[in-house]
Amino acid sequence: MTRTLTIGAGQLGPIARDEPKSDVVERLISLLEQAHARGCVLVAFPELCLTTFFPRWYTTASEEIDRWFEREMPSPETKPLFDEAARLGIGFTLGYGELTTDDEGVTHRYNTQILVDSAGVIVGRYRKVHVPGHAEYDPSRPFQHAERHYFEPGDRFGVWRAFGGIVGMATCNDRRWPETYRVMGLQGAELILIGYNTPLYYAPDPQQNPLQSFHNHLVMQAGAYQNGCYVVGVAKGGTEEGVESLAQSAIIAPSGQLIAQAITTGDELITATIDLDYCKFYKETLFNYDLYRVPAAYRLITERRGAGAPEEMS
Ligand code: ING
Repeated sequence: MTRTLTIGAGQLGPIARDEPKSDVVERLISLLEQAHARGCVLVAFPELCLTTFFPRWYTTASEEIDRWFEREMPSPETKPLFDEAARLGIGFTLGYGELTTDDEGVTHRYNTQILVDSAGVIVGRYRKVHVPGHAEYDPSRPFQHAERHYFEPGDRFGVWRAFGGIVGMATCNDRRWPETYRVMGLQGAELILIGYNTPLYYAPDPQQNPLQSFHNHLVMQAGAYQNGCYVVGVAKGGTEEGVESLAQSAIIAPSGQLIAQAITTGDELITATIDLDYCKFYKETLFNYDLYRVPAAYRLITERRGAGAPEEMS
């Protein structure tokens, strides 16, 4: 028995600061239509894919900030995307800034990604857990990466039964942390969809700049292999408002092999026909969690946030 499906990664090139969300939605719809022509049932779009990557600037002006966020989803600008996706029978993930008010009337802002099924219904929502960068203005940087100013962190990694399998989501910096994949793997994840915006210049340690592409594929290939699942990484790349950002979108098999990868830094659809049953070749052998894992030995992973003193070795 095989559970094959054709999936796509809809990579975006730069989005200008003043580019209307409706124009970006037209770009997303164009990628959806290409995906339909190639038989896709699911397309992953990047992190914060309705606007330019606004955390590169620091502002406290709430009306300036709110323009980057969506209070409802689908929003008026994104409804055409939902409608066209449903008409074509294609599901998708979409990264955007979520602005929401809780029961006490407190406003919260998250770096959010949703999973939409082939009927245009939102079946899953994920709020980025690992929020990188900084919370205060940092004058030492050539550009800001103030995600910790704009977003609160999410507190869980979910998976959803969709597209004939178990689908998980993560966002950008999450892909660098092994816990991300393992928590979803422990829920049976067979396909993990990850949008990202990654500047090539890393201010805290520019030595890493030439390694950005290597690190990007390294962590996603490792996450896929060590958890026997497919991983899709989809970029908003190219030079956006003067900041060079990594593209290199990729579709990765449970073996860790690259199945497809983008070759441009612009809007580009990459696709692959995958078999979700292939996951078992890793989940039921090398990475048979239930047989080989020793949770008691991993206690420190949940007890400690930062590194601490060595435990007394008995
Ligand atoms: N971006 C980055 C990421 O983890 C970053 C943070 C920037 C890492 C530059 C390395 C270099 O890919 C987001 N949006 O998490």
